Amino acid sequence: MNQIYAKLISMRKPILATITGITFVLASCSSSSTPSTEHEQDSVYAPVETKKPNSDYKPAFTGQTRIAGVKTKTPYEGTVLSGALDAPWGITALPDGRLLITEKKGVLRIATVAGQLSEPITGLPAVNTAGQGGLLGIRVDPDFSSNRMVYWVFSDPLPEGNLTAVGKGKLSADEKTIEGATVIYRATPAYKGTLHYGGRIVFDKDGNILVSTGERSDLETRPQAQQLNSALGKVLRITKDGQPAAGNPFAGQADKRPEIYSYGHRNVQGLAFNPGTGDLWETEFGPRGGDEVNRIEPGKNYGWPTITYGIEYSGPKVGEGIQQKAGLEQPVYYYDPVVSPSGITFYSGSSIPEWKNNLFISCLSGMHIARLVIKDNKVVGEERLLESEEQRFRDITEGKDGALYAVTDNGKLYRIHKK
Ligand SMILES: [Ca+2]
Repeated sequence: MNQIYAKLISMRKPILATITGITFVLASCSSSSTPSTEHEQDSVYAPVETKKPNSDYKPAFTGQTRIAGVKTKTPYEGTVLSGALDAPWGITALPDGRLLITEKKGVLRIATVAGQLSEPITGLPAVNTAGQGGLLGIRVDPDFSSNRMVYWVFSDPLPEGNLTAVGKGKLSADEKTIEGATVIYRATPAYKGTLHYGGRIVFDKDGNILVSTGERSDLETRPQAQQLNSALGKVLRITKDGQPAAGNPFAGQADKRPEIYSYGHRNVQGLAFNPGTGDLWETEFGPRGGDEVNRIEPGKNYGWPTITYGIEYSGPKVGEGIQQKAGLEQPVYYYDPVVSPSGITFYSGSSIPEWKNNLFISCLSGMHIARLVIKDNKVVGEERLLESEEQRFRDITEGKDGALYAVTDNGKLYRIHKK
């Protein structure tokens, strides 16, 4: 099997063009006609990426980039439910199946699965909307059905600068306002810049909050991704009250933030738990040619800006121009050229069986939704969904109905479902 992948990967572009569309059935395939959820029974195609990479950097292991392509066999389609959103940024499902959606400008709305949008929900604190800032990631309390609590990430405008912050409040019974909105956490230090806020939020099985930040983009703040006395360039783990969660890796250590869960990140805009393994995964924007998919383990250093597969957008190498170093984690997968991974979700439904526990990435510059098939914590297949829609996909989430829901920068809400 690996030989087939390696052969496909090593083929150069003109040859790839001639084999695109030809099905390579793996030797391990069973002859059974029963539909299977196992990736081994997927057909294998040429890698979906055919553009020239930005550098000649070599991956640390086979399959770390440009893995073999796969294609969903179950008929599916993406249906536009609404085109009336204004720069939506975050989407999550309510227990009843409706969707809670943030808009970058600071507006929160509920959408029905038919695409009907509510009026803006009032009561949220002001956000700084300049640059990449605004009202960002959104999740509801695991106990929302009984406590109606909502949690959101936003760029907080403070006198000393902007920062990534987490707010919470109660959705009123009439769904028109957030009651008692408070800011429970601020990822200090503030900085007078408007880029790389991170901004995703998920709950873990213990009811704690994982929140992602960025290193604020500038050379001046970039080193803080490696500094454990700063909340920039991190995945953080906090309680519903914004306190460091119990059991965090740097608790009790001098000059280290007890809320830090992992570090060495550039700009993390994808966070999700793998329902098959319970592991936390993230995606982050890298420099030119260095977008990453990582499996997050507590206390580990994910390398930015010491190691990266990308180069500066202005052209030169980043730092010493190294991609691997002892003690620094390798990405599970990377993208060169970049796809701009802005949101992720795993699929746990059953209506499209071959999607079970696959990772779906909403891509901005890539203008598609990437489907990654994962086995033993490695990416073993990749597919691009909804490429023909030519949308900048900003976020994606799993609905309560076995469908995926995604939002795009120009205001569309998609339902991606079995035909
Ligand atoms: Ca990294």
